[in-house]
Amino acid sequence: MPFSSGRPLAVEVCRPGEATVRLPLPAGGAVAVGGVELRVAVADQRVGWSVANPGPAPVSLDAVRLVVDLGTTTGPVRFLQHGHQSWSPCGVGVLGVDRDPSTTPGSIDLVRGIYHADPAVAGPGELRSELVTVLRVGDGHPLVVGFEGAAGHDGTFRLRPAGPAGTPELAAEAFLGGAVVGAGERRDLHGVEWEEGASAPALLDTWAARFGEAGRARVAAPYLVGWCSWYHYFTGITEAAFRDNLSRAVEWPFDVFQLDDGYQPAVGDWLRTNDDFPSDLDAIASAVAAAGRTPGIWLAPFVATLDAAPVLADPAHLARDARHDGPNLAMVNPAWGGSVYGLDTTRPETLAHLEHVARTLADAGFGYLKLDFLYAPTLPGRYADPSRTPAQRLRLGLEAIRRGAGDDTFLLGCGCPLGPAVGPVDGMRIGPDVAPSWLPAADQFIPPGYDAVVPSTRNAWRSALVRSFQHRRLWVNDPDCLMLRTTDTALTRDEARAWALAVGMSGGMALVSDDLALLGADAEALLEEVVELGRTVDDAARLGPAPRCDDVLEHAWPRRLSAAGLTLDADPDHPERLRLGRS
Ligand code: 9PG
Repeated sequence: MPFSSGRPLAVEVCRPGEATVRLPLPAGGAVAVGGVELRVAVADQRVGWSVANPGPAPVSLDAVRLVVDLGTTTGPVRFLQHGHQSWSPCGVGVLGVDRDPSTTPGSIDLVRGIYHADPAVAGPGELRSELVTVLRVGDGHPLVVGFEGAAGHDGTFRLRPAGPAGTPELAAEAFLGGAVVGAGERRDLHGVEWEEGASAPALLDTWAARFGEAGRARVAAPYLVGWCSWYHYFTGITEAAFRDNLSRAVEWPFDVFQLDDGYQPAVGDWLRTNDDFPSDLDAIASAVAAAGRTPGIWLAPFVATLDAAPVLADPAHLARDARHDGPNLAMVNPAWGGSVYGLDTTRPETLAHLEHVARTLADAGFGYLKLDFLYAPTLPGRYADPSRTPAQRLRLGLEAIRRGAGDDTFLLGCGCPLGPAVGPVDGMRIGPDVAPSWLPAADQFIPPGYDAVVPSTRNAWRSALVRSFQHRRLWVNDPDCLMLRTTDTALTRDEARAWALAVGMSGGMALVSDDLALLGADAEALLEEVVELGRTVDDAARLGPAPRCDDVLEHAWPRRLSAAGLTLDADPDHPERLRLGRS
């Protein structure tokens, strides 16, 4: 295996608007390239590196890379494509067969920016994985390659069909997103480590355990059962419906009772309610607390509409678009009536605002904050402090929220770039949205190339299996809500049950998201089964191995999840054939 020799072959430097510069890496490990200086130190199973600007003027850097030649390969090169943020696609790809979604004709700039660290289109035939990957050549042993941190910058692996030598190569990229490195400044980059072994999921578990420890991951939250208003009510939630469910919740084993999107007068205006909520947020939190549950609330702290109160009060909260100096577009969402824009998390006043929002919600009694659309400050744009990388912009925002929310509030990341969030968050959505249908709804808009990200329970299934190794290593996994109802849904009972058991076998959070008035004894029994399974797997993950997706490198749509001496076997094309048994 090329990595056993441990020598990167070349380095590459990408600067905005310029062609990538590539040079061989000299034996001493220091090289002046593209106006910067790279130092590379190869040790046993890891590379440490740093980048410096030796010149008299600041330089803007998009990315620096270490490139390894894989040599002549026999048999297919299989590569885990681990997605950038909660909703990004995840699954094995085969070099020369599969394609990066960004290369699909008509792929949209904003969509690429939302789902990848680097919004640019991937190279021809190139496959990408963010943060970590597993590679297997032919029937050789799997090799995990992963970054050691992500707070300072994102890390992307690029597997290319043929480098200058005509053989495949793997690049490890520190993505700096145009950050300005000052004259004379040196920045340490996150190291890259690798390990070969017999089992891909075991290698991923070991990598995640090390990454989580180094990044002080918050992994101690209790097993969590809850209710969330989104997947039945969507933005149509009203206070009456919320309270009706709360009154029915007496019968249910919920720790958390969470209000989702739809209570706010405008996206960005998180401390007030709209006309469908006659009470204020203090009263809502008090009602939930009086029912003996932890009050939870959703917010998308880093986005806002132009008419949101905090933006009207201080328009400089919004990052600017570098091309036309308007506000920086972060999402076009019909449910919100259109466009929302990203906040500038490099600006002290904006961080103070975020801290204030989190503190106010925590003081109102919300012990659980679902923080959504967190990718926004990682989008390209003009920010007050141009020295920050996209990962640092996200991190600054998350840390402000943690300061405001305090140590005891459970923070759930969603739509969140994964690496930089290790440390500030307690829980993480690790897949795309479920839906009351197994496949995407027929009228669903699918951005060209990105069918794997749109709401569908089958899409959520894939990421729940592929990312199962992150549970209790990087955070507590949130595979997304159960879909228990059998009316008002396009899911068959088999599909709902297959998804429910996958959630249980993941050991992750078990959230119900139905109108409780629609649920009967069957649904209660299924939840009970999920929770019992979930607690068993979660306990096992705390003490021993994380849940394992045994066929993570075999199938684009994995079928097997093993944990705590149990195995769930289900072909996502035939959820009715599901089997759960002792492994
Ligand atoms: C609330 C929802 C729920 C859900 C989240 C997130 O691309 N989009 O327009 C888009 C809309 C909604 C969405 C993801 C993407 O879902 O995952 O649980 O909280 O927001 O709006």
